[in-house]
Amino acid sequence: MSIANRRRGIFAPNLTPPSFAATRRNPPPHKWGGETKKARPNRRVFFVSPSRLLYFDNNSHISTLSLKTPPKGNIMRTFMLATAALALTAAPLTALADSHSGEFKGTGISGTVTVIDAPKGVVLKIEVAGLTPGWHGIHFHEKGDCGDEKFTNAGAHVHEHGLPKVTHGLLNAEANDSGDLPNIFANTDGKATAEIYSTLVSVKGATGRPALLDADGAAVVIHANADDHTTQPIGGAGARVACAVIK
Ligand SMILES: [Cu+2]
Repeated sequence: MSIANRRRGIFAPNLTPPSFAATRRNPPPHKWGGETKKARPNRRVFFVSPSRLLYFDNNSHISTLSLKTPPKGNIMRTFMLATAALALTAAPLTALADSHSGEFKGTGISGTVTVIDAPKGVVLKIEVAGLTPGWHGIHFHEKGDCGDEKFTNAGAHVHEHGLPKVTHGLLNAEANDSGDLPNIFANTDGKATAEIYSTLVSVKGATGRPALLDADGAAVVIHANADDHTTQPIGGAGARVACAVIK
């Protein structure tokens, strides 16, 4: 529209017919009252198919945009395949982690322990029933053998081979007992559920930490009393009441 016509109130648009050949990179020119404007490439989409997209551009032209690689099959099939791929990618991490479980043995005792390898240590998941209520010491013991009544076959605590002296107790400055762990607490019903993280051992020897699954394996032992994390050799934790071989 010319400026002169606009002043006279004359509205005489001269729209070009809708173009079906327009592309995103080459939008149609818009002619209006002798003036030519380049249509802006943005648009209002009003229909989408798997291979073609139709839209009104800013000047009310109908334009099309072809997708270079249209998905095969129908939209629902494509959507379901994409959803399935996403579900596979989002699988729980614990399903991929190196984990090892064992069943607790002991008089009136039941339950499991699971040891999961972590980049800088191990995570323990403990579910046990049949303990006396209160705090109990729990340690990694050096042999995977819970075959005798008092669980002495499980040996001493896991520690680095060749140590001249093993000092027990997480609260001791010179502590080097890799089997040390925080205590667990049994409720009045005798059940204890805990998750514990230790950076002192590994499952198979990663980064030089003592391996639980070495030639003679390892066991998780629960004691009758709490570990005070200070006194030798086991922090006053007393008798071994539960034992699980890590497999
Ligand atoms: Cu112990």
